Amino acid sequence: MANYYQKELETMPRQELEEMQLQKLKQQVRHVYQNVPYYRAKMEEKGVSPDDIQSLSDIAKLPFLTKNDLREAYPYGLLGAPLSQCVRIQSTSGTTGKRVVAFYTQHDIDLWEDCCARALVAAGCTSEDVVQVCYGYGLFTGGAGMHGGAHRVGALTLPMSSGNTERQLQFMQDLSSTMICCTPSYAEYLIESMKEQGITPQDTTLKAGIFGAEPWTEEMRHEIEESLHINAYDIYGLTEISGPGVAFECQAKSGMHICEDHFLVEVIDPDTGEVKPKGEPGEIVFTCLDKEAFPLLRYRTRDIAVIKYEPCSCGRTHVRMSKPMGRSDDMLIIRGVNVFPSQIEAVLLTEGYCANYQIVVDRVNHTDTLDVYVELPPERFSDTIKNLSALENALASAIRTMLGIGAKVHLVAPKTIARSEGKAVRVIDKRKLH
Ligand code: DLL
Repeated sequence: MANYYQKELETMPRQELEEMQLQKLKQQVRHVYQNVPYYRAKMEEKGVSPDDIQSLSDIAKLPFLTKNDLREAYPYGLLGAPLSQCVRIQSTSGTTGKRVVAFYTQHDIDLWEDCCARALVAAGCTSEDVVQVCYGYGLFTGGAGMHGGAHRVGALTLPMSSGNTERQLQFMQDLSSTMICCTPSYAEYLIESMKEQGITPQDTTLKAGIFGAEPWTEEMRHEIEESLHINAYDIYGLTEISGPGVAFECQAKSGMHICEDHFLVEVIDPDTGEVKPKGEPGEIVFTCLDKEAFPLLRYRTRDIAVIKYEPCSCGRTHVRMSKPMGRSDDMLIIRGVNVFPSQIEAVLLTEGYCANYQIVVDRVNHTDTLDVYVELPPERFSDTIKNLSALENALASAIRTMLGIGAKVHLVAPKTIARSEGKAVRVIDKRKLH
């Protein structure tokens, strides 16, 4: 039996939904044009005005926004509401220089939490449930979003935040958690810790988990479901658009329904920017239809996915997106932190290394590892081991300062890192996630 949080909106007939989207789009474009000079300038440059938006496909006339625009307009340049009406910010984790600060009015928080509540209810949550939220709280949207969603459903909410595994497992048992929200890699870590402590699925009352914020595979889903005796659901979102709940899986577990009454989705060719024919994979682009404070139009997510238009057995009419199959930029997500190889390169350059380097990401015991292999400049090659190890530590600490996460640095002899014949292979991601 399908469960809905906002049945009328979630199962709205397509034609009605599209009429509503068009009406909201027209209003939103006008709102942004009038209130966001940064975007208005981009529209003027493209020669488009709010009157040019007469159908949903007219959206293709509007300019795109990218992470670069967010950086350029940082921090207030894309604000669509006076600061006095904003009640919250959230931000992406640990990516100095690339940090996104998103603003919310109370209306924006409400619609975001509604989306999270939809995801929870789709996974079987009711007011009888005990929801253990172990996404990070604070600037990261994971904790705040799922917490707000669980409140809306009326569930007992355990605001655990991430980490402190012993306490997580103790509360899970003592307070009879029935649902858990965390990253899939943290779920795997919890499973491992349970095994070590001799805690079996029968010792818990968990029935479902909602996992997202990073890529994970069907194999991981099976492993988590088998090990915890639960149903595991995927959830997708990004800070720029609101946070978790932009799309979520229903009990069919076959793609994530996009909350299309709030977010209009397009799929484009990442190289040309052209809209792709229906059903083809491409870069996902979102337009916020009714957000006030951070009303991004045509925001390029860099996530590559496919949209399914077929009706779903759950009765929801909103289209479904596949798990992201990769990114059209080189961003890595390591232990939940967005990392660009260029940031590591920048550290190496400032510290006087430039010859050649390689970044190796792996997943060991369910935790991401980051190893940076750096060739020593020939003049330093004869240094003592003590000196070399001090250099490694200094580099590792500079990388930690830049990224907010630890890395293991290995200094290697000049010319030992394989040269590539084509583009340099700067990153080796050994995690089998796509
Ligand atoms: O990760 C929001 C979130 C929190 C989603 C909790 C789900 C659960 P950001 O830190 O801004 O926001 O990172 C957004 O993470 O563009 C994707 O590349 C990736 N991502 C998010 N969810 C998934 C998922 C949050 N289910 C970036 N599968 C996005 C794969 C995901 N990648």
